[in-house]
Amino acid sequence: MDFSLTKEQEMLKKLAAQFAEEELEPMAQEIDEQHVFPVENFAKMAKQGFTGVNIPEEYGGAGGGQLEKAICVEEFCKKCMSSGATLSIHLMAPETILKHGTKEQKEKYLPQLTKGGVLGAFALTEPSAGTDAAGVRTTAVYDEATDEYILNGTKCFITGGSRADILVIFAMTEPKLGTKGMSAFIVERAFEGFDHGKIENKMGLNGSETAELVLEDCRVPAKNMLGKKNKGFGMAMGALDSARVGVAAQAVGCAEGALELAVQYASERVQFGKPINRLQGIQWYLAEMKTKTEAAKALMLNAVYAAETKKRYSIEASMAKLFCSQTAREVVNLALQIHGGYGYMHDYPLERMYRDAKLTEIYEGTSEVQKLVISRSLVK
Ligand code: COS
Repeated sequence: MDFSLTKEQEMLKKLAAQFAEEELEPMAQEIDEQHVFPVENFAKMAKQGFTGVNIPEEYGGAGGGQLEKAICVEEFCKKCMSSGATLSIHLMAPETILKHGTKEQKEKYLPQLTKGGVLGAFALTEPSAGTDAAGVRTTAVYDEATDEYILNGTKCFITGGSRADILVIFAMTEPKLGTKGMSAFIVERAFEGFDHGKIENKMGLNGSETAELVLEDCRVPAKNMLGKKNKGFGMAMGALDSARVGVAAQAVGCAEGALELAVQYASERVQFGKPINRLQGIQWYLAEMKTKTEAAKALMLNAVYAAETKKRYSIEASMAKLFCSQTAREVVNLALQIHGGYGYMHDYPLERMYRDAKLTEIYEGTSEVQKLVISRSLVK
């Protein structure tokens, strides 16, 4: 497989790296401390075209694909995981609308989500439907009198849920049918009966708000059903495949960022009269970190390639998510170890990255879910 970048992709990588260094990195510590969503950063991302990086130009996007998305997410996460994750998860909304939306839905919603600076969100998870995604209890009942669906239920752990103006929400249209009774809807924040509940106080990724959504007789026009009625579960799983490639790119960026910091620190920190990078123990740590990061990147690019060439790429996406997230945790851990006591201090970025990296093993499907998806292809 040829993973070399085209001239345009190289330029995008440079642009994303520069943006991350100039705009995201200076605020990374502050947004982690204050637990605030980087509104200014998101507006700047939209201005530069990142928020529609993989959406066609006719809908206000930059016309790229999965690789362009991965390039931006990876570069952002080298400097600020919260911002990279915000972009990665925001893109789930326009991607799902692009894939399953009607012409009218695409024309109405995509330009807002791409160049319009409007944040998107994707809401599947519920208190009773985490790993068991089919356990969704939110209902959508058709009201013939108004040609609307009435949604009732609670969603939880929704990234950007407290700020997003356009959300893709999954609800049961035929609750008795399980995976064959779920449908998707495009919901606007302004719709009657929609609100967000509590904003979670998380261990890390604090610059990316995670909220509960409350739907109380939320009225959604029937024309806002996304895709076909009762086909929502497959749509959600397909969107999660793409999101898992996004998490793999987040994890690779985080590992690369941690490795850069460790290499730098080891060359500057003097102990026993010489920089610690002269010590074989440190050299072996660095070698291990580099090897694992490169292996993770290759698996992430393999998933990107599969996403661009295959109709179904669940196995590749799950393998990439599983391995890259594990690698991010291990590499950040070693980078922190190399920093010794300084690594544990809040003033150094490793402590934040350590907390941020952990989430990549949990969200968009835990490592155990990825193992389940992968092993199903082996054990019939
Ligand atoms: N793309 C398209 N369709 C898919 C699909 C995919 N990636 N994965 C499953 N489907 C379809 C299947 O083909 C099947 O369709 P048929 O019934 O027509 O054959 C249907 O969906 C049900 O699939 P499956 O039997 O695999 O469903 P399960 O309930 O067994 O799903 C797991 C199990 C655990 C894999 C699933 O629930 C899951 O991924 N859970 C984790 C959810 C998650 O990641 N949440 C994170 C946050 S989301 S905001």
